[in-house]
This record gives sequence, structure tokens and C-alpha cells, in this order.
Amino acid sequence: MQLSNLLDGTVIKGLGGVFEVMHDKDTFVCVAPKKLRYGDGEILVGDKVRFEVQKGKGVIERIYPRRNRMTRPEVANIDIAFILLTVAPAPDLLLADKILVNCFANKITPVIVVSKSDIADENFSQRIRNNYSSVCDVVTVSSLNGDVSQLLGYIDGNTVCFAGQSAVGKTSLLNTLVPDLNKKVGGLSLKTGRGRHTTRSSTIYSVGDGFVVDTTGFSMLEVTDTVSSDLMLYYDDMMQLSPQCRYKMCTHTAEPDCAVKKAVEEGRFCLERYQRYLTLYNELAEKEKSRYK
Ligand SMILES: Nc1nc2c(ncn2[C@@H]2O[C@H](COP(=O)(O)OP(=O)(O)OP(=O)(O)O)[C@@H](O)[C@H]2O)c(=O)[nH]1
Ligand SMILES: [Mg+2]
Ligand SMILES: [Zn+2]
Repeated sequence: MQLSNLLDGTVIKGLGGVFEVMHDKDTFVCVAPKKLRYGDGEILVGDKVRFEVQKGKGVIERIYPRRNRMTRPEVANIDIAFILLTVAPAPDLLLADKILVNCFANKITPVIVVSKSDIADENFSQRIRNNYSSVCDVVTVSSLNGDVSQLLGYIDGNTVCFAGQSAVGKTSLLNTLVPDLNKKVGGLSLKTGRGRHTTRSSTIYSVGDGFVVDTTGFSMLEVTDTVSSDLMLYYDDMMQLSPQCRYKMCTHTAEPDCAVKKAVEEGRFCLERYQRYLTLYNELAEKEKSRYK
């Protein structure tokens, strides 16, 4: 006689209060009581849960503590985030900076993935490397050419999520990594040059010895993990220089004798990344001002 029909698993998809939960290689369709679905306890893709199986259907009864949680995309227990950038749609590097802050604040290792390399020239890849190679790994791939093998090493033994604007090629990468999957991909709108939000929810797929979460594209992201005066803590490239700043907690904005500003002037620190840092710093400072008024 089976003593317990309680199982542990990973939420691989959630839509309208119905969740798919993977246990070993089996997938169970589960529901969850309201108290688990709202507020802090809401169930996310990537959550580790305990569920009870009744007549082949599951009821989620608890969510295990999360190692981390991302808000955009909204996923839990992620090891690595692939941040996709490409020439078309035009890259939003401020958005990429915000995703990086999100990753570092949540102890997720970011990797910048320059996708669609078949249509990007070397200048584009170089610009992205200038911005980010002192922050994280930068790899170049093309789904069209089937040239994605560099990603496999990151996926092995890990849960990796995609992050980026609509139509940067997230689902196409997944289709190339898992032949036979044939998930729907979408083109660019001719009018706006933006994506069409083809993928509508996050889903985890098994890829080699790891897992990949395909996610919905997004273009807006609010940084909520930090305040302006701490923002530099999430800029690894600045942290490497800050011991040479005059002030210990230099924000690299208005302070004199700032090593970051000096590096920008001397061309040793990417100017456009620094300018975007100031934009984000000011955005956060404005928000703080209106909050404390
Ligand atoms: N030239 C070229 N086009 C690509 C490549 N990868 C994807 N595309 C095209 O880019 C468009 C968008 O691809 P998707 O994979 O749907 O993009 P996505 O990031 O999943 O988009 P959302 O689901 O909307 O967030 C499609 O028209 C793809 O055919 C590539 O490596 N090279
Ligand atoms: Mg997609
Ligand atoms: Zn400084």
C-alpha cells in the first residue's frame, strides 16, 4: 500500500492558476489553494514545491524557500541569466544594465548573448564587448546558422533563464538547442521595428544536463533592488576601480578625485556605460526624493 502520495517537484509552467510540475521526468498538472497563489506566496516558474497527487492530478501544498527570485522575467531559483542583445530590434542597453543589477542583487550569474550574429557586423559585437566584457562573459551566437554550441557549457547542471526584449531571438535559440521542439517564433513589426510578444508565458525545458526557461520579452524594468547611493555596488566594473577613489563610498557622480570618472576621461572605462549609470542613478535619486517628500 502506498503510504504517501506526496511528491517534490519543480514548477515548469503556470497559467491561470494551473501549474505543470515536473517530478523526475514526469509532469503533473496541479492546482494550488488561493493562499499559495497570491501575495508573497505566489507560485513562480522555477519554484520547488511539494504536491499531493490525487487521481493523477496534483494539489500544491507548499513552496520551498527560494534561493532567488527575478521580477523580470518573473522566475525563481535561477543560476544563470542569458541576456540577449541584437541589432534588430535595436538594443536597449539601459534595459540590459538594469537586468544586470537585478542579476547581481539576486546572486544570478549573467551572460550577455549577442544573438543573430549572421546579421550583426563586427562593430556591433565590439560595441557590446566594450560595454560589458569587464562585467560578465559576452558570447556571440546565431540560431540561423545553428551556431549556439558555446551556450551548452553554461546550461550543463544549471537552470538558465532568457531575458531580453521581444524578438531578440530567445525562442529561436531554444529551438536550436532542442531540435524537434518547434516552438513558435515571431517576426518584427515593420511599422515599429519592435517584437510582437510571441511567447506569452515562461516555461522550463530540459536541455542537455540542465534546464532553460523561455520567457516573455519585455522592454520596461524598474530597478527596485537598490537605492541610488548603493547602485555602484552592482557595477562590478566600477567596483574594480573604486579603491582608488578618494572617498570610500564614492558614488562616482559628483565626488572629486574619482577613479571611475578619470578612467572614463582616459578611455579606460566605456563612456556610454558610464552615461547610462548616471541616468539610472538620477532615476533612482528622483524616485527617492518624491518618496520622502
Ligand atoms: N537572422 C536571424 N534572425 C533570427 C535569429 N534568431 C531569431 N531570428 C528571428 O527573429 C525573430 C524573433 O525571434 P523569436 O525567437 O520569436 O524572439 P523572442 O525573443 O522569443 O521574442 P518574444 O517571444 O516575442 O519575446 C524571428 O523572426 C526569428 O526568425 C538569428 O539567429 N538570425
Ligand atoms: Mg519567444
Ligand atoms: Zn569614484
